Amino acid sequence: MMEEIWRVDPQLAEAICKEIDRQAYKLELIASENFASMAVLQAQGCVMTNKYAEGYPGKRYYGGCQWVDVAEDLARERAKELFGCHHVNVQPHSGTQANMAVYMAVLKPGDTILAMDLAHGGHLSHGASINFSGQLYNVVFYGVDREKETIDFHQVRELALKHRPRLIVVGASAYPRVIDFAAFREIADEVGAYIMADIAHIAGLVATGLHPSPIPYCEFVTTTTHKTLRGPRGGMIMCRQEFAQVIDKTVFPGIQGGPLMHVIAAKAVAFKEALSPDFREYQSQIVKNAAALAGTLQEKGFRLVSGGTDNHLMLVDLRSKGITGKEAEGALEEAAITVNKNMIPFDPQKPFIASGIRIGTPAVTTRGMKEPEMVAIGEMIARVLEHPGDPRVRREVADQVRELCRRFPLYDRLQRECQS
Ligand code: DSN
Repeated sequence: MMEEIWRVDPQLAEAICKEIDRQAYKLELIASENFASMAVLQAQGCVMTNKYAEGYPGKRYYGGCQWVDVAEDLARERAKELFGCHHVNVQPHSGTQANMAVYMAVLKPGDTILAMDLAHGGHLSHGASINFSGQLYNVVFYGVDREKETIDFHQVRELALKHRPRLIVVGASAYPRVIDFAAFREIADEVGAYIMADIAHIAGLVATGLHPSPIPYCEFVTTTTHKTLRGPRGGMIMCRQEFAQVIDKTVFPGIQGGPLMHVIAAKAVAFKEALSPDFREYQSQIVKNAAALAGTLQEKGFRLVSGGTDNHLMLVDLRSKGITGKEAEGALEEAAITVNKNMIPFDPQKPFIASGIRIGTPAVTTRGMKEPEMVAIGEMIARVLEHPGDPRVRREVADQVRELCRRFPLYDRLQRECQS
């Protein structure tokens, strides 16, 4: 895959090879990242990138679409089978564009949305004031309960009754617990609201039955395809049949032009992989790994938001250790462990400093790591964070990480191509 890049653009080839090396020899614990399979990477790098295909299979605005139609039909049919949904649109370029399409399909500017606060685990595209969603719509936020740190359904209901939202947005990018879609449905029905569930983080768990599905409870379900789902970067919308036409029209020509057919091809491959029995095993290991890592950190005296995790991620509150999220992210980076600083609910710090870090297990699980490795990783994280000012500790841990990574190879073939 790499020879031509080396020939045409050695500067870029070097950056790609260094990135392969970084992914292979550092511990990737960012909860929203994963390592796509070689089949997904190859499909994403294929000649379908050359094809314009505005429209949908069988009804395009350009000639020559017969083979990209096959790719899009495969992606759509497999997604429907995977999630058990009525209609799917696989064209959104990203999760944010999937969300944008749903908003534009059912809302007018100024309409009210009720969504989870970004500072409590929500997402930028769920109405943050610095995002289009917060600028076009009147957004009211719910959050988590101060004690239990789980979604405060009493507050959700009160706010829904008071503000009568047209759309309730459910879903999060930093929430470690199961989301009760049925409880949201009851509230939405009381006030006549639609629900959009954004399952970007938990899509792989939902597809394999390890997290309850929102499909029976929500008019719209959006997701990205590259997190737990392990496909190419991209987005997707699932909806009830009655909204199929308006969703398709809003994605194209409403907010997008030509679909990225190479990415849609790679989505088809990823969905095929996700339909295999191995994928369920894999998702179940992600959850077991998160529990093992969370348990180790708790044994080492770290407080986890909500007291633990039910899914692929955990939020570590660092306040009792006297270190901020920003400092922790930096210290771990030097020890070859990649995480992101993250606000914890009711965080006294600003977002760029934050009092916590978010840790997720999808990527390390893809490499084949299991519970014993999670215990080792938890111990390494604890050691670095307990000695944040000690460069010797960071160097020793970085050596341990390299050794661990060697035992769980990643993209071997790509590494060899970089060396030759
Ligand atoms: N940036 C993603 C995450 O880290 O959760 C969400 O878009």
